Amino acid sequence: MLEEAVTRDAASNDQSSSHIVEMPSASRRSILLGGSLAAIGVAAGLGAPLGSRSNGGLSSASAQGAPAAAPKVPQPFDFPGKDKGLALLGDRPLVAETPESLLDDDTTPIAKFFIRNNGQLPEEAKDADAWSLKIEGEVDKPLTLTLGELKKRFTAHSFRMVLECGGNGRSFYQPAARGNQWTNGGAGCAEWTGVRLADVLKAAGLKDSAKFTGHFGADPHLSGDTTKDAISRGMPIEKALEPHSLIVWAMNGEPLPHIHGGPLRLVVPGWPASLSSKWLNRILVRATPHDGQGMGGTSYRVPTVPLVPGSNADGKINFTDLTSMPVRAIITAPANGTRLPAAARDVSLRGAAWAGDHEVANVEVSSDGGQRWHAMTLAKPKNRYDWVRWTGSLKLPSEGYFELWVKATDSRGVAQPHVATNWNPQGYGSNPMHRIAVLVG
Ligand SMILES: Nc1nc2c(c(=O)[nH]1)N[C@H]1C(S)=C(S)[C@@H](COP(=O)(O)O)O[C@H]1N2
Ligand SMILES: [Mo]
Repeated sequence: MLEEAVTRDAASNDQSSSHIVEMPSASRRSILLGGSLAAIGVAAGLGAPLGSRSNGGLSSASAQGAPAAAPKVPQPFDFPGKDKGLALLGDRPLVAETPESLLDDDTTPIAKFFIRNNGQLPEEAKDADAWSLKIEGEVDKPLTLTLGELKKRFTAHSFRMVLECGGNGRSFYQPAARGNQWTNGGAGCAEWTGVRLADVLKAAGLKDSAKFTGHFGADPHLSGDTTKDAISRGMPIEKALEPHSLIVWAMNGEPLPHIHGGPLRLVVPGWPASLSSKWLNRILVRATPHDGQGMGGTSYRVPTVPLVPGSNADGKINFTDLTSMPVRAIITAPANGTRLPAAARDVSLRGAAWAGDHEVANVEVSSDGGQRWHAMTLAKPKNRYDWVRWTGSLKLPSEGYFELWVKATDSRGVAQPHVATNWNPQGYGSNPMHRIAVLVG
């Protein structure tokens, strides 16, 4: 029943993204740069870098025979306070990603931060400090706290941390997995201010039976059915008690914007952002795993035994909740489709890398499809779960067309694959190397 509901939601997402015919996933994938200088010329000429929406289509290897279609210019994204360069993936619910080249700031500005809603937007709170949050379930003293009380009673902390949708990278799966077709832009890194979830749970007094959380937000279900939640996910209590799991009211020093869950949300770094409940109004502490909307079945879950890509597990293969997000690096400058002067040989590169619960050990780039790799310089992250900004340069041997690849390796020695691996029906955990095309001359 629950699984059906989740499946229906995913299907309706697909429909809504097909309203936005500007960039249906098929044509996004088929914007071939491999061998097509016309495409890159168009990109440079139009000033609309293909990079934002065509990451998977840069080489024949990933395009897998898709016919070359004329590149379309994405519609400017139109939402108050948001950068027009975001790419709309769905309008009902509203979902938009950030092209890699817009993730070039050390701290992602609110204007450029991706948006992912599963339901409708709730009504905007008139008095933020009066917003109330309940802590219930396996606790000694259930609590109801207003945001004003949270600020007064608990110590505030600020950390710069990556928030990343569990489906980030989904569009790189072949065959296509169900859901929003994210490239690499279902992620951003903001400075979040709030109190430790652990401090609030401890104030409520965790019983010995407190093993899991369930999170609830105020947003209505897409259908308007008031008996259903738009999304309601939960996690093991150990993750909730980590010092970086926060109940947050400010983003980049500003009151948390409504579109990002204001006045109050969770930020649970390293794990799928679906745990980071927006418009947070209730946390249920549980003895057993949470069973809310978006739990169970194939939602936010990956197979424990690899599936034949495109096949249906038929309930025969077990799925397990996606926990830590995989390692990923992006090139944020230059943008895909950049044309460089004929004399240019040294290309300066910039980007970001992150690795879920793990650390980024190194970032390398290649201009020859991965035959030779060159190490980039990593900046020191501000705190755990911050992304790593990286810089460096690459020497190109001549004029011409080059694809620049980036690969990050995490602290366990696990690197990004060349293609999206571990295919699963809803497309979680896809992290193939990012690459851009540049034309010298
Ligand atoms: N209440 C509520 N919280 C939510 C969601 C939602 O639809 N409703 N979406 C989740 C998902 S799937 C993601 S990826 C992040 C997106 O956060 P953002 O829109 O601030 O970028 O919020 C999470 N929290
Ligand atoms: Mo998400």
